[in-house]
Amino acid sequence: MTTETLMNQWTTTTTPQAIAKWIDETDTIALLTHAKPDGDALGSTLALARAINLKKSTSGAVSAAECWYCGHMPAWASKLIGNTKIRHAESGEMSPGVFDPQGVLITDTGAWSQLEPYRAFLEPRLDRTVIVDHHLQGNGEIATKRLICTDAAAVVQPAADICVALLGLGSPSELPAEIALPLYVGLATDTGWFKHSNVTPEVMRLAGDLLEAGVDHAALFAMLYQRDRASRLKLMARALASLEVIHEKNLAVMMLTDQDFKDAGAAPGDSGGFVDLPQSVASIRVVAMLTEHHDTEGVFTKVSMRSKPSAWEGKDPIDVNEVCSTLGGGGHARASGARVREDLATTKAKIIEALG
Ligand SMILES: [Mn+2]
Repeated sequence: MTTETLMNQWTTTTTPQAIAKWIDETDTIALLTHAKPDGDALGSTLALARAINLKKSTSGAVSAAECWYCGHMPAWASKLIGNTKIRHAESGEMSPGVFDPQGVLITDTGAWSQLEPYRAFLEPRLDRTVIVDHHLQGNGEIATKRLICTDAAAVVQPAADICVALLGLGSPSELPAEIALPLYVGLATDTGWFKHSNVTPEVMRLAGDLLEAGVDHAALFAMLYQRDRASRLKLMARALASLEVIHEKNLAVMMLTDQDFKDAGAAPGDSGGFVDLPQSVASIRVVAMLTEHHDTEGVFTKVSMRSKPSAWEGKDPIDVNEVCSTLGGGGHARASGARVREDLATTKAKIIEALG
């Protein structure tokens, strides 16, 4: 294997300290993340942008970092973003416009499939791109500087290390509250509000540090989880009505058609989190949530899968990253997804077969 091939593998090649040094040496940075950013994607980019701008403001620079987002944003995103400089494109390609950054920092993904809107912008700039991620798969050729923490529950964990190193602090508990808050959002959302099996002592220690830094846990919970519209609840009713329990009651499948979204008056992102609901059933080990979508090439299905650790029944947990890989997707062993160029029924059949 050549050195270049090795460099392109999905491995860590740098450290939080080295990335902090790179930030110091780079005047302007665009922070990119996957399309349709979630709490971890928004939290990691906003925290880093704020830390970078804070650090650079001490040396006179005004706005050195900005975040770029593409696609549907969570309802609470604008609250979290506040005054931080962002650009947002509903869909399609993102171009640098007047701001051509010296460096690009990508968090919470490192896969071309998730960075498609930025491809034309990124391809000539790969030599100045850095990736910080926690997913099991990615395209190493996007950046030679990579911090890949697959043990981290959320990418805000390595992002917190970078913020601490950049600002020369002793611990995340010393971070300014406006940086601690988005980090906490990433940590709380990627762990299902500290419920999932990815919660580790490190997660809770960081959560404790961020609370010490001034995060208001209860206010944040209300902001994230208690501001749904009734249409989401109506959509949830349809998802639950579609529930099928198969494979000796081990697999739960739910499906939402285009029409379901229309009838409920719901928006495309409104099905977020539904995949977690059937996990409350004792016998369920795997959940698949399927949603129907259309684009210029026709119909496709988005699959979201969760695997429940059920070792107490003497059965090993199922690796849904493996299942989604067979569908052209991937993610984590306990939480994964795919985009399949098939209709709902065909996709469902493929999942049932893959789990057979
Ligand atoms: Mn994440």
